[in-house]
Amino acid sequence: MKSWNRPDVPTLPGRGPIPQLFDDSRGHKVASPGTDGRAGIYVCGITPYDATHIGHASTYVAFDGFQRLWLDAGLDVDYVQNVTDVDDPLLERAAATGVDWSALAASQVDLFRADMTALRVLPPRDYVAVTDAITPIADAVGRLVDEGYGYFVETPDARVPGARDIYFDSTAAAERTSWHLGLESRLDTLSMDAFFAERGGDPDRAGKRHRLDPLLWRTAREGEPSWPSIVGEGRPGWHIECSVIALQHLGPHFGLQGGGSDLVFPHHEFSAAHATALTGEPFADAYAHAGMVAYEGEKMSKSLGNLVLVSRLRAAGVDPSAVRLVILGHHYRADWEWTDAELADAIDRLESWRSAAAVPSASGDQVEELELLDELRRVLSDDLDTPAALAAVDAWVSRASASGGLVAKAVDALLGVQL
Ligand code: 5CA
Ligand code: ZN
Repeated sequence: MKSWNRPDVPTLPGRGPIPQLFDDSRGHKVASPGTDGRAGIYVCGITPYDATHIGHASTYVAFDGFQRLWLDAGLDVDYVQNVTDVDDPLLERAAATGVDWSALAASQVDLFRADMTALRVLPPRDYVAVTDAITPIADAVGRLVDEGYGYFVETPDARVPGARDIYFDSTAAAERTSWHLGLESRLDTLSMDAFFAERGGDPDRAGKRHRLDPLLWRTAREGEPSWPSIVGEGRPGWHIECSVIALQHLGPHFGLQGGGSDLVFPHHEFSAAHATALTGEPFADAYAHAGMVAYEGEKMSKSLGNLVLVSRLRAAGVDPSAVRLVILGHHYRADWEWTDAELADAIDRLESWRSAAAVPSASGDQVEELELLDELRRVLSDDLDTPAALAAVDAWVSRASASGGLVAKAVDALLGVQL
């Protein structure tokens, strides 16, 4: 599927270090990408309705930040992202609003592309719709069944009498594969159950071997989209889509799996479980998650409807760089709340940075600019400390001698903010 336009990334003098990032599977910081030196990254994409809210934007800006550090360290980046363009919540929204589900998805993906372009987020090399990956996903489900990791569950409302849904046998995978991410290790059984139910799972479904076994393949129902496949007519479950798209486009093992912290469990845990059951290898080397953005006291979410949309801010004339600065003002792992006051501060900050960067460099000034570049590289490579990076630029701006072609380039290349 078409990705979006790539913003220019200026080349800076020297090289930045390989960044450290907090790996949620190990519970501490690691150098990423690890020893294989290949910067392969998969970030879970949108389910295309109510796009693009600031929570989405914040997550994509975070992983954009890591990619900018990898590029600055001289690495090539292989970036893959999916679009969950067929799934229950999208179908429910389409039905509720009387819109064709695929038209809804297409229009929302267009909006998302325009928002990402405006925010200067680097595009994925491969931007993959689930509806374009049905056959490899179904083939993978078939293999999981053949190898004893998938099983059938009676489905009375199947369109074809006797057809059945397919579930992942997480107990078999835990016993017979090396899968153990431990992403769930900080969760007790009760909260796992609650998260599973809240995030698309069905712990009470009759006929499952374990309450937390996730759906691999949903057999066709009346009135739902479905595709013919080796495992019958139907559509993919949620986690297997990301496992298969990542495996297809990045290979069995790659550097970083990313997304918002609402994907830690069950989504990333089971995407890794499915992939490991398929390949016999660990999936991503590290797993990183962005904090949740709230608005008016609650997590910004489509289901609650408390959304601040990037496109609405743009239509109101807000400079996307100011939106980016609001986001960068928070550490990517922190949960935070969007406020108009922070947007006003970011607009002022952008103005002050632009004025300072517009002053032509006098001789000798490069020393200070190079010092700032070093400082930016130092703080950003420590788990993407963007608040410290903004403070460093503020300090530079406040110095009377500020002047800065190089600073403008560094802020563009490392923070994605155009001055
Ligand atoms: N399609 C799936 C992933 S395969 C999905 O979660 N889609 S989504 O549209 O709900 O979210 C897209 C991305 O934005 C995910 O990485 C999700 O973790 C992140 N996200 C969603 N809401 C927020 C929020 N309030 N704050 C920060 N990130 C969020
Ligand atoms: Zn995903």
